[in-house]
Amino acid sequence: MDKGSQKFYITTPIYYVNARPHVGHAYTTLVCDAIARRKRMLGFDTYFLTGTDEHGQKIERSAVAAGMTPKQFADEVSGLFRSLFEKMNISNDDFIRTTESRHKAGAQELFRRLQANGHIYKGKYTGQYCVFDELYVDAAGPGAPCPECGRPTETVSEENYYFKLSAFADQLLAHYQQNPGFIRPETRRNEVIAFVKSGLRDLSISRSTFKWGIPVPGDPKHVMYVWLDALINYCSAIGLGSKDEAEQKKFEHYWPADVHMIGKEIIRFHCVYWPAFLMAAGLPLPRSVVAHGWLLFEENKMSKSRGNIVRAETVIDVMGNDALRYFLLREVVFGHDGSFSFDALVQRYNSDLANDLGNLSSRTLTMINRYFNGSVPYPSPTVARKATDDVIKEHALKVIQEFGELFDDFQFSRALETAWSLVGDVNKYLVDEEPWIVAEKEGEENKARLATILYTAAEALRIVTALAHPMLPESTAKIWNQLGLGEISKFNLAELKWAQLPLGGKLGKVEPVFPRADKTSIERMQQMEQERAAQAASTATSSAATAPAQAGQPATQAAHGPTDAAPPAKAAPPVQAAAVADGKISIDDFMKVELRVGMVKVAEKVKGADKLLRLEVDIGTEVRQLVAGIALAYKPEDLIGRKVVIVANLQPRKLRGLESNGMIVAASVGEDGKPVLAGFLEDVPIGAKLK
Ligand code: ME8
Repeated sequence: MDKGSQKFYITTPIYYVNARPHVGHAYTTLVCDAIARRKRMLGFDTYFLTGTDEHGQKIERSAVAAGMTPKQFADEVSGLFRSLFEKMNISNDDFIRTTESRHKAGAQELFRRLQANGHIYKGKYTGQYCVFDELYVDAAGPGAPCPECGRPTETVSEENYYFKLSAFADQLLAHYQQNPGFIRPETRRNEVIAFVKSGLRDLSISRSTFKWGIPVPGDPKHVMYVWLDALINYCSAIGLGSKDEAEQKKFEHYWPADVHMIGKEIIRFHCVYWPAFLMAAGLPLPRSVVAHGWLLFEENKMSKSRGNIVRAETVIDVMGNDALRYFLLREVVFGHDGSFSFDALVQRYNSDLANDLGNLSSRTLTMINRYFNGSVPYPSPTVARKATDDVIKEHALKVIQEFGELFDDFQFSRALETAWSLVGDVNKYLVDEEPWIVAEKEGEENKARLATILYTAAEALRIVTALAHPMLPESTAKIWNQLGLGEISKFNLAELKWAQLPLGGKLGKVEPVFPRADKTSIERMQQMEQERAAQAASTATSSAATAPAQAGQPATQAAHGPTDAAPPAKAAPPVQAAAVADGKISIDDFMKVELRVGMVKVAEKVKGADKLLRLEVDIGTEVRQLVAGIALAYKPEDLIGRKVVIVANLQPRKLRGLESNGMIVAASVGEDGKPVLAGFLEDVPIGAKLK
């Protein structure tokens, strides 16, 4: 198959401009960057899109609070995202802003198609709205907290345009069924299926009480619902709604997207609303929506509103781009939540990059310089060969195969692990074969042996370098140059095999690629973050003082300017450090435990475990799988539909091979500790937070 003719279109979410970018945004973007770079190296005609989401009530209010017009505000923060991505050397082909005219054209075009196909009607919505999540919260009563984020919702009563979402449930379920790869990973797919099966309501897709949005075609009193507006970016960026023929062709060529990469909190928008809009508009659906987990910092989701963010710039300035990329791709098991910490970052960098790859590269290339005058040595096919040479070759061939399969299955951590197993083996091979001792011996045979050892090591180094390039673009480009091989991104990865290193080729200038990091690197990063947070806190205080009060908006939100309204990074100490001598914990520590109301959707016995039940519990934002030791006290069928309390932010753990994502709260009664589930006398909405 001619891969050159095959297109590949990948997108990140477009990021809200109410907050400065942090490592969480950098994560999604660099994962997509690595995928896009690999696809290009494999010869795919690749298009990689990122951008900013600039409309809606949340942005309008943040702008007012910062004393700016929404457009000025959006320009400033969108610019911060753009410059971060430049600094990160992100290889995006396009950056879309929803305030651009090309986006307005695409959004209005899609709205018109929905209307023309009879999927839109006008109706009155009276209910709760969460401005923070830009989400209609139908289930909640007046003043109720948002099930997604726990913030107070606002009552809105407006005449709106409605989208007939309810009519698409069967088509959506059929699509999930027929396209098992549409939602990845599998656990997320199950959540979406459960959500759709629980019933879909029609969706309000316009707002008339504020102006910061794209006017509804033919009825400019209304602006389009910000999520409808935002999702369309994936089409408008590549030409939907354009009058220009080349742009229209571009849309025909690249749509549908191959991968929409997102964080797990916006699955519903991408896997339910977006495909339904596309079906209704008569457009093909994206091939896959891939959801990753969250980056946690000090055990919580890194987010501006929690004030526990780390800026990517800090890490890049002190450790370099590739250190950040390697850490996030290697340390986070893709799809799961992962913890970010400066200590772990430095440790990983030193062990895998400075030690393993750095040593392999510098000792191999330095010896080729010293013993072969900087020319790649000729290994003899017959003289002085050993079985160990072939072991390295076979291992390298296996790594080429496995790395590709794992990477293309989004298992980045395992892909790197595989490649680094080769690095480890070659380092060991060098220690065992002792080329520095062989070099001191006289005779042709020893010379041939030395050539074979160094050629084998250099060839394995070349293979790891080529494979790792999409993940570590800067440092691998340097190693590639040192190997005398020119422009690495032009290398055809599809052709990668053993023995491609040109014999006699001249090495480039050999220099260390990964200088060791130490404690001072950690201290510098911590200090930079503290300074940033202190500055942000003072800006936030002053902007809160000058910002006009917003109806129904908590003061903390009014303070959100384009700077991070974040307390100093050190302000939230780890749980253990905060525990006081008499065993009491502070209210802050208690607030770290996220207790939520959930509804049991599925309950079944776990095979071979008398006490365990496997539950699927809807907690408003998602359906969680839990494994609970309550099988002796409750029959599965009695639990379905029951509201329970769960600890929602526990680290996942495995029980009998099943991942348990949270804990169900129960009293432990009597001598045998019989569990009695916590519940409520009044009705409570799913997802409500306990505090
Ligand atoms: O949701 N860990 O924008 P947003 C991992 N505008 N990823 C994180 C993260 C964290 N702690 N924090 C943020 C929006 N992200 C909408 C999207 S798309 C049509 C509209 C990443 O600024 C992750 O990809 O809140 C998440 O989904 C995205 O940023 C949310 O960015």
